[in-house]
Amino acid sequence: MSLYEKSIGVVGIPFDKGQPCKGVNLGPEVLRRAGAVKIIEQLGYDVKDYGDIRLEDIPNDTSAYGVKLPRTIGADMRRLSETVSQVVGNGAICLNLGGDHTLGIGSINGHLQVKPNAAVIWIDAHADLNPPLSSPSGNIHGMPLSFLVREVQNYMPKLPGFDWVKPRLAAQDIAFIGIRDVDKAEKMGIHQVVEGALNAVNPSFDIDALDSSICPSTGTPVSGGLTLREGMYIVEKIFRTGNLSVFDIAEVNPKLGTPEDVAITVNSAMSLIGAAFGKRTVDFIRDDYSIPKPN
Ligand code: 6HN
Ligand code: MN
Ligand code: MN
Ligand code: MN
Repeated sequence: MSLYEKSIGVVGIPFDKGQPCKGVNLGPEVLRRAGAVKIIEQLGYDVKDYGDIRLEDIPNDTSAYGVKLPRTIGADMRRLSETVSQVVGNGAICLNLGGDHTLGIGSINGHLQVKPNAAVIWIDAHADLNPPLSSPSGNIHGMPLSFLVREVQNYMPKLPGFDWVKPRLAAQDIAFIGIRDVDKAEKMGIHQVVEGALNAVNPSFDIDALDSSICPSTGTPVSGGLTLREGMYIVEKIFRTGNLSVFDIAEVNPKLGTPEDVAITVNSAMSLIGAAFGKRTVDFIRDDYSIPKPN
């Protein structure tokens, strides 16, 4: 079967409760408007857009262990997990358009429920592995992997709203790429495993893995990151394994920076989405373009 003869389910996660910057909830909207669905349709895939997941607003959702809105966030991630399970269970690749990176909880839990041997490639400036009690910020977008990784469960409190998440992921089945801002507790949990049983791969791409100059519109930018070519190379490599199963793109925030910053960031995200699904060039040149000839 050709690498392009597959189905893709697109899921929007307009979720921003995992961090304090407003605007990251608009990620799915700007990415769709920039052509995220079109770009993969044009590559020949059979694409179904599942729209945005419905988000909860649970009243009196008091914080627990320093985590804000745990029941609400738990319910949102549960819905995402169910949607990802459904898409992957139908034999499709799931493209998740975030939203902040909390979405890793729902995405990976749902994926592993259907494909328990899937490997995760966490492409990020941050490890996002803080258990709630060792988080320096209390922001849950810095914690998603702590819910999923078996080896850190001794440090996990029972958070209300999260009893459905199962720590299905072994530390050795995660590869970290782009990491350069790591907190104390996270250092103890990082394992650098790039080769694994690549029967199903879940790259979770936080746009801030890229150098901040090419993703200025994101909440926690860090300099010294990946170039766009490096980021694309990583996802192109994954594409060529033929085992791409779920792809997350997270933390594009169109409310941060100037309109030009937003355009740069969205362009970077679009290049990564295209590359992850086998598009060969970074081209945003119109198809009807022809080189002007001198008279
Ligand atoms: N992200 N390690 C810091 C924290 O607050 O736990 C930053 C986390 C950033 C999370 O970029 O998805
Ligand atoms: Mn990050
Ligand atoms: Mn940090
Ligand atoms: Mn992240």
